[in-house]
Amino acid sequence: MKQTKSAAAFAAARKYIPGGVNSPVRSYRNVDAEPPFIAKASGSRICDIDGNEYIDYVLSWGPMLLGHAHPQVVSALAAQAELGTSYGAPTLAETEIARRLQDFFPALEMVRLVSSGTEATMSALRLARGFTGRDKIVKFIGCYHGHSDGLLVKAGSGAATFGVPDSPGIPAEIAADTLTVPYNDLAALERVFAAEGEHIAAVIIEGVAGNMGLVLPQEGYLPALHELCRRHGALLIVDEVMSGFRASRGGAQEVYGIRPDLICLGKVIGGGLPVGAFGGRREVMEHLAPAGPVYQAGTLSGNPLAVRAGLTTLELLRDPAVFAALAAKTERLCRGLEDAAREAGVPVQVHRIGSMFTVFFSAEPVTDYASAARSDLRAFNVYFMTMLENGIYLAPSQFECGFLSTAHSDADIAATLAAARRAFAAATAVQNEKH
Ligand code: HOZ
Repeated sequence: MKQTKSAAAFAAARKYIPGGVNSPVRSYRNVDAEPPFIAKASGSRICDIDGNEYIDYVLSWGPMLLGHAHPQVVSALAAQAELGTSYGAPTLAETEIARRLQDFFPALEMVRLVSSGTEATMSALRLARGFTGRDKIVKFIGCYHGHSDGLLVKAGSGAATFGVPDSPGIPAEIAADTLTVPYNDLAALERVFAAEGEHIAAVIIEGVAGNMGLVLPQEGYLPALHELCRRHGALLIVDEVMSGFRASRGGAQEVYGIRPDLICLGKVIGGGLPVGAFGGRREVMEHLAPAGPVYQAGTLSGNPLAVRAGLTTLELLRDPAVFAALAAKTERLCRGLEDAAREAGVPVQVHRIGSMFTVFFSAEPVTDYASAARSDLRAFNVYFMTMLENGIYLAPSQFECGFLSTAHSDADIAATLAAARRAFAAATAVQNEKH
């Protein structure tokens, strides 16, 4: 391993922090490498402590839709810090952000703020169980909804990346209440409802699956799934923590024409600070304490700094043209990646929606976790490392998405495609070695 400041920092971190990181996906363990330690970021660029600068397509795993350190977000944070950073008491800004969120997501008749996406999904499930009086939930293989016990079952993201989709430490009786079905397979869901329908409180699904790499729902799948839920008295919870503001201005629910019973949000709504939210139908939300009996709470929920960053971000995202421009930029990048892969002779499936994308190293269509998992991970690793060496910062896993921001320029895209031509050539070389 090269003696860099990052390598030394990682060695020091490992003495005090398990695996040296505070979230497993940051460790680079699965790509047989060590992570750059980050010193600063601005716009589309992120810089490590060795002075290397990268074009960033991780964007803190999605939140930084306006790019890093957006001047308006930074000054809003500075102004709020002067007024205090946490009160644990109601503020005007909380009602304001709840109202604003409804402009983007009309299904959010009421909303509760929390501090992470994990909290949002875990709380939405408790609410669904409290509302319906039922215990079982359905989730989809390869979808990831944070790391709460009942949801870390056949999970994507880091759980898939490191090969532990069912984590030790989760009581068997809790896991047993989570029924799992393949994504995009309506018949499998119909079978589960036929067998267990009267016990199912909710079906939870990512608006577009982003944690097995980006996999899109097939035409008509989400509306049909919602109809099945209705028929059996179960709630549909759409987790838009990742896809909210990313799949489109109004998330996947806008693209696919559904109005879920409950929605989970996070990432972009905090403008880079820790925020999550869940909300939806008024009659369901009014079951939440103190209006109703289902308990949920948080000392830092609705934190004024985080809400201020979120509100400023939402203000800058009001104009639908922002989303059209982002989607056009993502399309240009993805078409360039397809061309580069074709020229290099490496079979890939490039998926995109809005400002999200994934390059699957696979010759076959990717429609669910099983097909995503058949990707050539060795080719992915070579591609990933070559991109990094050429200044392009991607998620170090086949089972994650890339993201663009409003700060990414045409020059950034051109530089990315130049790097991709080298990276695909390196991936082809490794694929040819095999045969
Ligand atoms: N795919 C994950 C969240 N959607 C990455 C973030 C993490 O686990 O740290």
